[in-house]
Amino acid sequence: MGKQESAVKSGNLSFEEFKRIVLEDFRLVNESRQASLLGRKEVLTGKAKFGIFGDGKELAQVAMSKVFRDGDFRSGYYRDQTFMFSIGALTIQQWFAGLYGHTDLEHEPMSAGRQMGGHFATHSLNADGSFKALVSQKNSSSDISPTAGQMPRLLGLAYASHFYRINKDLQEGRFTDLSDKGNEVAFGTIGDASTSEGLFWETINAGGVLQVPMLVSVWDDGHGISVPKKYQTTKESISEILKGFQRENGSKGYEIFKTKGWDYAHLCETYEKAIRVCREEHVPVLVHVEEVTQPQGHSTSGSHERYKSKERLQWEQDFDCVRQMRNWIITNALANEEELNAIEELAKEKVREAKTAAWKNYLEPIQKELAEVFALLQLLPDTQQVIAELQAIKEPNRRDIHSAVRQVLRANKAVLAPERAALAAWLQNARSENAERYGSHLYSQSAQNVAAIQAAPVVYTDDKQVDGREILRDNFDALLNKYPEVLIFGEDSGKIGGVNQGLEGLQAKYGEHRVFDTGIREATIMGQAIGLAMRGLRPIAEIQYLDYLLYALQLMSDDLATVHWRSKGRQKAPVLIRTRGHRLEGVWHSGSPMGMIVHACRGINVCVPRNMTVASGFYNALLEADEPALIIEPLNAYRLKEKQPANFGDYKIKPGYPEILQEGNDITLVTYGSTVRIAQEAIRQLNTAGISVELVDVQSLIPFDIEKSIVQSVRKTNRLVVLDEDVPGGASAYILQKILEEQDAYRFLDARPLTITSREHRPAYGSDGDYFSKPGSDDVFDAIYGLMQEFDPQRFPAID
Ligand SMILES: Cc1ncc(C[n+]2csc(CCOP(=O)(O)OP(=O)(O)O)c2C)c(N)n1
Repeated sequence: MGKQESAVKSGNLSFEEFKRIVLEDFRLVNESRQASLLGRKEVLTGKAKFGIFGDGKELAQVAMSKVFRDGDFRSGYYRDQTFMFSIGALTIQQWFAGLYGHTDLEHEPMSAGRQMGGHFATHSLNADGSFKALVSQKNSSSDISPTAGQMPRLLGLAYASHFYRINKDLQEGRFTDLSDKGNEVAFGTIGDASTSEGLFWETINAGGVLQVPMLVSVWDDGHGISVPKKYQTTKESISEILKGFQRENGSKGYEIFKTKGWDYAHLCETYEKAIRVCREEHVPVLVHVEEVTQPQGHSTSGSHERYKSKERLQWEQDFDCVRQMRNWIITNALANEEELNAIEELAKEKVREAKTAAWKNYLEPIQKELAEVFALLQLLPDTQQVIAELQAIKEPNRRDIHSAVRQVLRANKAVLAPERAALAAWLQNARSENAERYGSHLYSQSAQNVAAIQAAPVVYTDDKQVDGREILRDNFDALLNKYPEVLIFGEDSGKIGGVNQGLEGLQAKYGEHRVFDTGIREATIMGQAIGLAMRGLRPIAEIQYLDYLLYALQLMSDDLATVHWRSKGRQKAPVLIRTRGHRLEGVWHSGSPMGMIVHACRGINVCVPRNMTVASGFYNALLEADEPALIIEPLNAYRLKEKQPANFGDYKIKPGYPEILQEGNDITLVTYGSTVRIAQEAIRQLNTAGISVELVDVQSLIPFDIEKSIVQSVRKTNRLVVLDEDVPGGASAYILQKILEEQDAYRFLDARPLTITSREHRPAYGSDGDYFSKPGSDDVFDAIYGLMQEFDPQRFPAID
């Protein structure tokens, strides 16, 4: 039986229907190819800045799209334009709009011009931030550029299906819009060279352990930019070396398929087989698509003639998938040359038209602004040259227009005419439009954003004191009870209830699917959480110690912190990350790299509670919001006594509001987390030395003091000290920038602002190691006393 017949049989299609589908696919791959060819020209002629295209990968993607259903998710990379066209999530005109960087979401739905072209996404959210019915649409999580960075999120997207399938509470009501009992598959795509990344291997291993419906396709074109497989992959074959993951005799594992990027019929058959086991049995699948080409080389940044041999280049031409499909159609008598020529011509024409329309739409608003500016400039003296220069630019950017306007405003700074004021007003308005155009949606703008949380006080009915970890435990208990979509996981979080017992007994109470252990794999714990949250669940992902957050920090920074912004508010991942830190023992259990975190994670709320009541108040508040957050529980507070609240799960502390823990007149001491207790100890001694300190606990670093309250304290004390366990210039510099610059506190200072921090080296082991590495109460005392001594040496004589 020939391939054509077998394909007809397997799909139970009539010959005519089969032919129609094949020719439709041929049309699509031709259109996609033409887009790549024309796209490259658009870059080379300067209309677009950078291009990275899907040529050579068209056939495999068409085949994959055939088994992709409503509700399914993609987590892929920049080669997948054909797939996106095929599932109807992107038009060619929109694709060109992405290439140009059109900032209108209507025209460029992938990222509103925030990402370079070739980074794909669908809209999971309505404009108000609420979820769309994900089960009724084909979904793509928003791409990122770091190679293999899409993999950890893929695990979470697939794990969500598992969670929806086993959790009966989530198979009714509002959840039915998010999943159909977990029947959705998460499709991953990755280039062969990117499988060299650790994130790939961590994800593959976790997917096998968890047995989730994850279908990973590797587009194997033999190179990662210029570097061939022999430097990338052991045995030069990803499917070969993954053989140990193959499931056999009922053991858990993967189904692994191999196919070729130019073989249309075999590709289609392979994906049909692959999807069956993946969707029905929830078995992860890897499809290794070999013999893929890259006709135009890696990107517009260089040419592949530099690193591919003549033979390879010739082979790539011969085995070009579009050409091979053409031959196959002719060989199987599905169409003749003429019919195919006509399809090819039509594809060229359609793509040209799409390109022209996209460019026109891209230019239109800019030209409108240009016309406004010309009109305003002409009213001012001596603007002929600026006008001429602007006119000489063939297709000016907004940057050119703004630069010209600013130049004229500078030159006319002394002119008081209304014409100048009109130009200045134009600039001001355009600036705020551009701030929105490029900067909106870093945080949620919905009715559920963090700023909209209503705080609710802790209620105490008696004076009972309990360990901090019991407060967390009882609070998590209340949250698991309140929200069926909450799940908590991490290393040792399940059976033993966490290394500090904050989840004690909760797995037994709520089941292994709600509170569970993971492997030691921080990056994919993060990815698992991101994917789950993108599918409407509320993961609390536990990173065992703050020091190990670094393994996950890349994903927090590149994926989690940017997803809402990079989709202009059309995707979200309100993950809560639970960790503990600042101070325990030795280098890797005592770090407090807060500067690194706040700088890498703008887009994520960073809460630094001083005790477990405040920590719980943050969890309670943040679960009502739709933003991601990191909550760092202070390591040395699990066994300290706190008053037992009576309203677990309900009291809410709103991030962004510092608390004055002690009033004072001489110094404003700003700190957070574990150092609060150190500050309190020092303050007791400072009081006996006659120094009155106002202690401010910032409570959260992001957001930071929303109402700019700290300056009021500095206005009173005229002195500012920041105490922080990070390195010098770490989070303390961040805090100073906020208070001195954003709150203008410099105006009220009578002394230089002071930071008390750790040493530059990492915290050494033992009590003495800690004493000589980190700021303690003696250091705080001395630093503050020193400041007062400078001011009044008579009253505060030198101590040593
Ligand atoms: C973490 C990271 N390192 C390097 C790069 C630069 N880079 C972009 S694409 C690429 C090659 C990827 O090759 P492959 O995975 O085979 O995909 P292909 O482009 O061939 O489809 C490299 C090195 C990057 N984007 N991210």
